[in-house]
Parts: sequence; C-alpha cells; structure tokens
Amino acid sequence: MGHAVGTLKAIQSTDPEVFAAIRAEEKRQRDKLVLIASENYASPAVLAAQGSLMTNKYAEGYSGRRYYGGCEHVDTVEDLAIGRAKQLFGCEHVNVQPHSGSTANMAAYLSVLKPGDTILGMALSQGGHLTHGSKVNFSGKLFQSYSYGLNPETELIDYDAVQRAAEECRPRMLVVGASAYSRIIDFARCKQIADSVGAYLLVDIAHISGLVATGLHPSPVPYADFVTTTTHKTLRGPRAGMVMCKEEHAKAVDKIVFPGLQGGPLMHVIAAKAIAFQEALAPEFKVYQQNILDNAKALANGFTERGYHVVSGGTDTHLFLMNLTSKGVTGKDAESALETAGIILNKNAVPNDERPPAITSGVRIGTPVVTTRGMGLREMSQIVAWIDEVLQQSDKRRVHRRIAKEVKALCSRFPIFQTSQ
Ligand code: DSN
Repeated sequence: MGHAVGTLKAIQSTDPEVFAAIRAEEKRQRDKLVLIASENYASPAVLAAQGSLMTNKYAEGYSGRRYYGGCEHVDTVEDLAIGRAKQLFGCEHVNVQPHSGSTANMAAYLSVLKPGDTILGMALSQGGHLTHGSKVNFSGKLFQSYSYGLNPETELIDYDAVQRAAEECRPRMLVVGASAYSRIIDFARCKQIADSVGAYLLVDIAHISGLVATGLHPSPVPYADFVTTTTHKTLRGPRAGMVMCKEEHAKAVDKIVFPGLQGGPLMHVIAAKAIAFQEALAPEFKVYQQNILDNAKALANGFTERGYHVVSGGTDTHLFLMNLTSKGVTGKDAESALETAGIILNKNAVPNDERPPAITSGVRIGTPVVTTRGMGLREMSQIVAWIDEVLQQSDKRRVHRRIAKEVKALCSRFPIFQTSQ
C-alpha cells in the first residue's frame, strides 16, 4: 500500500515534529504484530480520501438541501456512500454523517428517547460497550440504565436472564451488541424480548459489521429499529460511524444527527466511507472476512490446546477473550510483556473479573489486522507459540526482545504499505 507521498512531503517541510511522529507511527504499524480487535489497516484509497481537500468543505444539511453553496461534489460522495451502505446491509434508511460510533449510538437513542427514559444494555464488564449504559458515559447519565450479562457457567449471553431483566426494568430501548463477546448473537431472540416489553431494539454492530455485510454473521437489520456501526473495525474503512434504521425512524434520525448533535459533516471522511463500502461490496472482501474468522478460530484453538481459558469456549467472530487467572499473570502485565515482544493487544476485563479495569485478568485478541496483512494459519500457529512463550516468562525481557526481532522478520514478509520515502 502507498501513502499519498506529496501529502507527507508537505508535512515534512511545514512541521518536522509532526512528520517525525507520523513516520514513527508508520514504522510501528509496519514492524509490530497488531492483535487489537477494533483496529484495522484502511486501504490507500480510503487514506487518500481522508487526506483530500474535501476536508475544506462545509456542508451542513443533507444532499440537495444544504445550508451552504458549492455542495454539488460533496453531495455526490454522500449519495454514493448512502447507496452503497444500503446495498451492503439491506437497510431501509441510513445516515452516514456520524463522526463516531458513540455519536451514532447517541443519535439512535435521542431520535426516540427522552432523558430519564430507561435503557437495558450488556454490561461493559461482561463484554458490552461504554455507550450501552455505563454509568461513566452519557448513556448511563442521561438515561436510567440497567444491564445484563453472561451466564457464569457457559459465558454465553443468557437470553432468559435478559428477558427477566427486561420484564423487571421495562426499558424503552433494549441495546444489543458488544465489544468483547466472541459468539454469534441471536438477534431474532432479542427482537422477541424487546417486543415482549414494548421496547425499541438498538443493535450496535461496530465490531462485526464486516462479518454482517458479507453474511458471515446473521444480520440484525430485519429485526432492529436501529443498527449502528463504526466503519473502521472489521469493515476496514475510515474512523467514523453511521446509523441505519427502519423508514419510520428516518426523519427523526436525520434530525437528531443534524442539527441535533453535529454541525458540518466530515465530507472527506464520508468520501472515504463511500470508497470503503465499495471495497466491501467486492467478492474479495468476503474471502477476507472468512480468513479473519479462520484465523481467529485457529488462535483460539491453539490457545485452548495449550491450556488457556478462552472465554465463552471459543469464537464465531474476529475476536476472543482469554482469562489469564490460571496462568498467574494479569492483563496489564501480559499487555506490557507482549508489547516488548512486538505483539500489540489490549488488557481486557473478563466476565466477573475481580481486578479493576486498569489491571484486569485477561486480554482481548482479534485478527482483522493480521488478516489484512495476508497472514494465515501457519502464521497464527507461530503467534500462539510466541504469546505462550512470553506469558510463561512474563518477567524475562531478554526473551521478549528476542521474540520482537522474530516478529519484525515475520512482519517484513507481510508488508502493509511501502514506506513513503
Ligand atoms: N474502543 C473500541 C474497542 O476497542 O472495542 C470500542 O469503541
């Protein structure tokens, strides 16, 4: 992949400090093995659109009805993004303007709820997301939030318990979706639960949207009132969000995104969304998503064979959690030792974790990035061996440094882009 060289050169001459940081980040992304489940490497075309002069344009409003002149070309890219998103997900309506997944969720809530209404979402500590009702987030401050979680035995979503929780708290909105849950979610069942208590259903597919777009995870679109996503995780587009909804909510969603929550849309990012959706419609994208799944399964199986506790017993998606309690290492120490070895992942709370979020008892592992680099089953087996070696010897810096060299050698065989100079 190649950056727009001219753009980077312009930075070099005007701001050497920022230029140096960007070059260092480029080297870091090139030489390290990234297993952060929410990250990916966007294509050169997506990067170029984000660096384009569409960033200069104000376009408050929507295509054909803007509050500024000169919007004909940004209208074109927004129309393309909308048409392609509808084709990818089969949704009735989509708003592609949200700057992030968090804003997309805020828009879904506020299109039909009022502050003080009740929501029920998966607890952050059980694999949910901050914006699904966490008390430290707007969603837990603005709304009366209640949570559900996993069955402690199976570590799977306990739908009977969700039903009971819904009957107790009578939410106006049931929120489904996760940032650290590895199994297929039963959206039809969630719809039944929402209907049984007269709640709206919001499904946040930020993590799995690439899998949903290619039919490798069942789609919530037929069931949910609102489906939100980010566009930069498995979907491999620019860093941003969007909201899909049933036609009956279209006006309310558009009105809350603008002027309710945001001002001018980021038209350079919307152009990049249009490109990413086109890439995702190509047949190769489904092959890529299948490879992500195969790689995640290979890692989860490899760790299970070595005696690790993979939460929920395995994975159907691009990610899984490992509970390291029986290995005698915390999530924080594991993250740090692995980073020295050139392997980047994040510590993560495991279900019913006794340690605080800044320490945790586990790590989250995801395969979108390594799969984008073209790595396959052979490399996954090597990654399991390296991670196991580091975690068995989490205080031996010499071992970590040796592995970092081996990681760099592997990464050089799977380039993510040509260096800009
Ligand atoms: N922070 C993202 C993640 O890592 O899953 C979710 O917003």
